[in-house]
Amino acid sequence: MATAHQPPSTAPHHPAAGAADTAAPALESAFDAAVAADERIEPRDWMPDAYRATLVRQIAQHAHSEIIGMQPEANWITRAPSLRRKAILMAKVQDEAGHGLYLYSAAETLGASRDDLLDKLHSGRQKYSSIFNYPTLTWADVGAIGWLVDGAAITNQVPLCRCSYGPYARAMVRVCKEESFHQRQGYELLLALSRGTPAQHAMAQDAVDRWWWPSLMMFGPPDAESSHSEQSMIWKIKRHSNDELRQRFVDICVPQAESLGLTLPDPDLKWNEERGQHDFGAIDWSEFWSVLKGNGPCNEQRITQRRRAHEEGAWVREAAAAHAVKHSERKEATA
Ligand code: BYC
Repeated sequence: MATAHQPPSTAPHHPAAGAADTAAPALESAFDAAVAADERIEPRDWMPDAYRATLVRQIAQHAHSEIIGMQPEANWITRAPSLRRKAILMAKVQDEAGHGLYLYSAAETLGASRDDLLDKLHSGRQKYSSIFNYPTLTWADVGAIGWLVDGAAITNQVPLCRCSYGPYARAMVRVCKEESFHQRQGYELLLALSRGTPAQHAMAQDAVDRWWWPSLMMFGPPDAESSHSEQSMIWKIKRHSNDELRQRFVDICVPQAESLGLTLPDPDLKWNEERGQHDFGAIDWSEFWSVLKGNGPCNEQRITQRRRAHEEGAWVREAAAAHAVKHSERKEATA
């Protein structure tokens, strides 16, 4: 909610980096108090430069993940095994585009420019989620992505509905509702395969074997190596640490895998009575960091395809801009 921590009317509403930290300590105290009281920070409120920069970084990465994440699944739209499956998959992929749009809009409320963010994605200066650098080799991968990748996304994003920054938190409410439909469609798809022919069952198991570990990596590095978590939790951008959410996800998935009749590819996975949680095996963090450096199986393909889509969409952006000019001229003429 916009309250006492709003800037005086002479202050810039979207101060460029560097401008805001000269603000009087009173503004900083009002910001800290608002965060402590679980109030929402809104676009026109004063906020520290570093808070703004952290949000732009995270929201931009999130937006980029949504639009890059369309690629692995779109790969199967033309080969979906039935009209029903095709319609579901098309709806899901379109939802991801919508999520990208909400998130780019949320980043714009912080003063970021969409063109600049896309430029940073295309030139490798901003990241997208590691998970989308893995290939979708079979139809069962569509199910594994829905169950595991969207499942991990919900686990991570439900707490973001309580993020201290209003526009991001509100965008997450709708995103989470849609992600939960995505997760259910993946689960239902895998269940059908698991209960199908031996070949279909084997295809489902193979997909889960390949997507399990990369899904655990989605939550980010272990807490001890997470450079942003501590400050983001103080600011209530993040509400839980990477390891906490990863553990929550593992505990949710184990009974679901049993119901699916599929196994999770981790011999060390077992219930720990004392902790009331599952123990699980060591994650290969060297793979995670290597994917982040651009060496995953599909990094190059994903970014090449994204750049091409952007170039091919230039005429649409030009047409939309020309239409907007025409529209505003007409409005002025009739005013
Ligand atoms: N992949 O300090 P840390 C979806 C980076 S889309 C790549 O813990 P933070 C879907 C991190 O950026 C799901 N990079 O960072 C779409 C940082 O590097 P920089 C996307 C990662 O931000 C289509 C460094 O590692 N979800 O669900 O505190 C179809 C240190 O990490 C990753 C979101 O974006 C990663 N997995 O915490 C289907 C959720 N993890 O920036 C599904 C919003 C870490 O210093 N984001 N890094 O160069 C978040 O919640 C947080 O940003 C993270 C990381 C938990 C991901």
